[in-house]
Amino acid sequence: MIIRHDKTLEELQELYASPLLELIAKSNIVHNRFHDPGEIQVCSLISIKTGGCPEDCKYCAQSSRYQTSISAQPMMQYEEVISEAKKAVERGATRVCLGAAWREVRDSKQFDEILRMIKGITALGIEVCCTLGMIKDHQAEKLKEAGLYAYNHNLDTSENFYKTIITTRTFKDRLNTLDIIEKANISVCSGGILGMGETIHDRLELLLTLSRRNPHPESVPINRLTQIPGTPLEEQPHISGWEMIRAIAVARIVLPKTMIRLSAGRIEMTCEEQALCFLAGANSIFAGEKLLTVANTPIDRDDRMFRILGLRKRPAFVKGGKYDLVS
Ligand code: SAM
Ligand code: DTB
Ligand code: SF4
Repeated sequence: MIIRHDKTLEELQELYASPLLELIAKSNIVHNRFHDPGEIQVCSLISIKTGGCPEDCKYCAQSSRYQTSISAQPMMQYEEVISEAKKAVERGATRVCLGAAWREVRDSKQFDEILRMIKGITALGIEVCCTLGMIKDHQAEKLKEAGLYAYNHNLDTSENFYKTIITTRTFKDRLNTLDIIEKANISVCSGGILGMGETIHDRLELLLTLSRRNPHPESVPINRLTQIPGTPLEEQPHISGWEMIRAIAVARIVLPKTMIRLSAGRIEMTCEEQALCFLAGANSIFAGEKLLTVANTPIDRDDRMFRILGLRKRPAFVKGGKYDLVS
């Protein structure tokens, strides 16, 4: 099975349109070939700088442009962040992602403090990821030196639909930041949100863009929109679990080695729906009481799901799935 970077929209459309069980069967073959189907990586989010963001992302609780329940908070203290990370490790997380409601990183005491947090959490023996907005080359190098494993920067949707969701930066800015991360040899985490009013075509365009990157992103989070009161997307109707499953299956087929993360919106999914997502190729979740600002699936419910499905938690630093021989 060869890893391709030249898929076409037509190929993705054909996959997406196939009968659901055929699609899952196909993606499950790819999944079993490249990953251990019984293993799920547990990640945990820590919102180290919450709220007050100058950007206008229409889905986000943390944009200062909208009246949401989230107000600007000071940055979390080092000790508190380390203690949260330790708690996550105890619960089986092997990746911790530090999030900041910033448009971009600035060279500052706060950035230096984040570098220290990265060193402190890496010393716990787990993967550290950051999501801090746009960065420059020298900042990416500093993050790498501090031991950063991955950087999350989502493309969110298709280039065309992006303009209707965010006006304060462009899709090209996003791609540019992904190039900067890659150049610094930091693993790329980039995915999107489903259910913002985009068409299937937009979803497939997003997956196509990700699949045409060479190398493929190491990690692709698939979020279902959490409707945040006060944001322009507060009334956006929920998309069904079936749509999540289909998108995950297509993502698995076009991104065979990538970690596909079933991210925001899991709290509203049944154990059965999540099981189909795992069968279709998702192999990671965010666990813990909260995502960045919204409630996440309760920990005891996740423990029960792991027991029912017989899932194991994936160790840290397993690269490229079980067959790393294919380019
Ligand atoms: N400020 C940084 C940035 O925009 O890259 C990092 C934090 S931002 C909150 C991280 C990602 O969370 C976004 O790119 C988006 O994909 C996801 N996200 C934010 N709000 C969401 C929501 N209401 N529902 C689903 N996903 C959401
Ligand atoms: C990602 O794609 N999803 C996570 C993580 N990367 C940073 C964040 C989800 C945020 C959900 C909304 C909130 O908590 O405010
Ligand atoms: Fe700011 Fe990130 Fe939220 Fe956009 S998604 S408003 S950049 S925190």
